Amino acid sequence: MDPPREKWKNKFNEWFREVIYKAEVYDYRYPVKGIGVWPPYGMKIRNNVISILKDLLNQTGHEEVLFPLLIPEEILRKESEHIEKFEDEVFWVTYGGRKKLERKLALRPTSETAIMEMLKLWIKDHTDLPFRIYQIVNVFRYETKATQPMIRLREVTMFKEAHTAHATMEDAEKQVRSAIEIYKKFFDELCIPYMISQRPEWDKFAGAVYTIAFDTLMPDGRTLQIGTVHNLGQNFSRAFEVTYLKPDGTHEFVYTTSYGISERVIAALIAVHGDDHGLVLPYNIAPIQVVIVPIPYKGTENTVFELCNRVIKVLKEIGLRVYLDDREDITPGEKFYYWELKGVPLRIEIGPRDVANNCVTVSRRDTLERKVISIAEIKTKIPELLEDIRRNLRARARKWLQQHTFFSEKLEEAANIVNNRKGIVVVPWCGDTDCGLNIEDSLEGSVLGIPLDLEINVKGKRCIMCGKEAKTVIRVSKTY
Ligand code: A5A
Ligand code: ZN
Repeated sequence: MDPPREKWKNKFNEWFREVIYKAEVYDYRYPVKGIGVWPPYGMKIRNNVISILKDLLNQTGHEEVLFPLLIPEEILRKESEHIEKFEDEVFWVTYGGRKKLERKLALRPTSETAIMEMLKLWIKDHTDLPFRIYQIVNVFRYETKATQPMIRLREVTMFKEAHTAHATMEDAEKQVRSAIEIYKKFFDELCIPYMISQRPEWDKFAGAVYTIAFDTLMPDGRTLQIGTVHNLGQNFSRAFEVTYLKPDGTHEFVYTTSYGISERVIAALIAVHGDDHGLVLPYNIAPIQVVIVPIPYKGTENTVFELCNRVIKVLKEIGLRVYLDDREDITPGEKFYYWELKGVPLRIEIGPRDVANNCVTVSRRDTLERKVISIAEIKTKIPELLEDIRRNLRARARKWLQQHTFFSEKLEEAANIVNNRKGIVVVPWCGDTDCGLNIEDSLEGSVLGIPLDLEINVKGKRCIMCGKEAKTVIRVSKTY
């Protein structure tokens, strides 16, 4: 069963802002544009997401580090393409107290430059490679496109950036593929469907040889970039003179990669799964996995609470995060709304009839279906239900993405899909940059790039723009 989606189809922004505020995930009332606050409930969600990400990185040879927030101007300027693009987005620290600084300091917009400066000191010979580190920090970007809570921030607070160095381009390529696998697992854990595309030349990361991006589809028909993997080749190592000693005694510049994720993934998680009642969280992300709402009538309080405690004990024993909502000043109905808003995957209601029948009433957040299960079954049925909700969320979201992906060889038809925000259109392309830019103009959307996760035979197909032989296909959509 699909949740009601009509409301947010046309009013997604309103829906999103209201939900993150009311569910206390993110408070965007802080008086600086593009900067918000994580209250306790949001922080718990965020920590669960971070812990999944960290586990995946730690298991694949990455080590956590912490680099400074400040980057001296001359270091940020060392790689010319990098600063060329970031120039307009950097926040500068120019004063120390009342004194103007002789050397301007940048608030990091990302850390390639700071890290390369240290890699030069750390990497000596081939045994130091491959080298893989990551950090989860805040970065600052003076974004000029419309800022959005969690989606386009000026202070990004959950910026996970991984940086690697390798002896050969081949190894760097291998790392790119490995990073893609890590991100696939990460998004699967979050039940977020994704498309993987190689960004066109004109939209790659500043200083990269090429960029692979993960995009998801938001309920309003626009796509959101939720992660990127960059092969930086020797662009940064040359600028920073990071070399290693080869076994044959000669020196060579290292090859580097970087890949990043931010709290945008939490925005995507909320947007993709949420409904008119609020958040819908997979259990591995939910701060509370099962909430218990007692429904005692006069005189039955003791037996009802006794059963509640028995159920809690069983669920805690199998490692679940359980919460008993025993507030007396609000009605059970109000509690239902409250926990639905917060996205708790399962609600267990316990009243006198449940006590009499030795069972409980369980309500699942994804479909809002209720069913009765016996006390004896709790231990096995609750984990099964939680897992089933996750499966359903993933399948439902994937289906939604598929249903909103189209193939078109006709300019007018493709433009209609993008313009009416029906989703993503895949079109044949000759590979020429001017043509690509014309496609963006005609479709009034952005080229996401060449799909890496779609097999489409372009034999005999013609470029949607110029009619020449198509070399490949590209995805186009409205974007955030
Ligand atoms: N150093 C590399 C990894 C880098 O900075 N890549 S990036 O610019 O593409 O950013 C990585 C990811 O961070 C993006 O894919 C996007 O999901 C997220 N991100 C970038 N700018 C953001 C912003 N202003 N607000 C929220 N998330 C942002
Ligand atoms: Zn063309």
